[in-house]
Amino acid sequence: MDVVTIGETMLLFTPDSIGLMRHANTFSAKVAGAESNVAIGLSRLGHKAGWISRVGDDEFGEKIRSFIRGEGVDISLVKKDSTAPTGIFFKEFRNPSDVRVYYYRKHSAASLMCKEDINEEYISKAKYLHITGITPALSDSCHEMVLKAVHLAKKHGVTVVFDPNLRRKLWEEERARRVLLEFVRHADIVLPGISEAEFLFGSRDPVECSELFLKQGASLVVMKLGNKGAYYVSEKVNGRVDGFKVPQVVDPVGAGDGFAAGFLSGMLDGLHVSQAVERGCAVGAMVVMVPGDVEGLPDQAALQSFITAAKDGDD
Ligand code: KDG
Repeated sequence: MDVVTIGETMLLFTPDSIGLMRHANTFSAKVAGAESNVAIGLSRLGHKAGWISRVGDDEFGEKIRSFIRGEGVDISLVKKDSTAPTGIFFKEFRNPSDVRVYYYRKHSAASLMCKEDINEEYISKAKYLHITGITPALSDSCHEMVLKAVHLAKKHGVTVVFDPNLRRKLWEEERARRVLLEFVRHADIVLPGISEAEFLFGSRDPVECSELFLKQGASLVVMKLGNKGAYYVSEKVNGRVDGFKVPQVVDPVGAGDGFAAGFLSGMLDGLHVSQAVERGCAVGAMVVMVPGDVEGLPDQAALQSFITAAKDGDD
């Protein structure tokens, strides 16, 4: 595998109408989960991605498994758990700039994941292990599992990439800060958003925050700045990449996962860090123009024509 990732994927229900969800009569069902979004993004761009998870032994679990397998992601380590259901969540568009999510995932099958779900050989053969701050928030056993995966990755020289992906609804503030910092310290590459940096370090200055992330031990930090692009810093290089202009943000959820997929794709293709970050920004921009977490994720041809058109437009 080029990239192995671990986390919960849910059935996402989106009202077919805009406004408060109490007025919604019909919903569309989609597949969404930060880590599988990244795996799908990588697979569409031509890389080999594996996703470790659990789903319920139910129809939603089957839909998730077949959808993600259909995207070319390896799901051989996705277990069906007959003791708990597949998690679901809802995405409410109150108005175009107020999008909210509501989880129904407590005690879901994925929250029962534990150390035994991790296979050393599978992790050892990956080039990157991608983890997010969502999975350790799901339960103590999920927290232990992600720690085990990280330790195995380090043992076998697999690069650990950590996206804090702070989800305030999933945990109490102090614990979130403590655990996210724990994973920041274990990571080789950290991909925080500017609000997550502020949550962890109390500053919205990308240069200052990136230095603080580096001090925790990461060798590369890429700070996502929304439509303003991204700032990256390592011991050797640093710089800023502009964001791509989009005519309209239709659905902002999943942009960070698109960024991670694009960035990792660039790293796997041997691009310079600045070009990998640019690829991340481009994929993130493409994701927000389409409703749903994964529907906007491009293949290589669509990505290249988006980048070329954006650059031609700048001339
Ligand atoms: O990054 C997008 C995801 O956050 C979302 O679609 C669902 O994985 C999810 C979560 O836990 O919030």
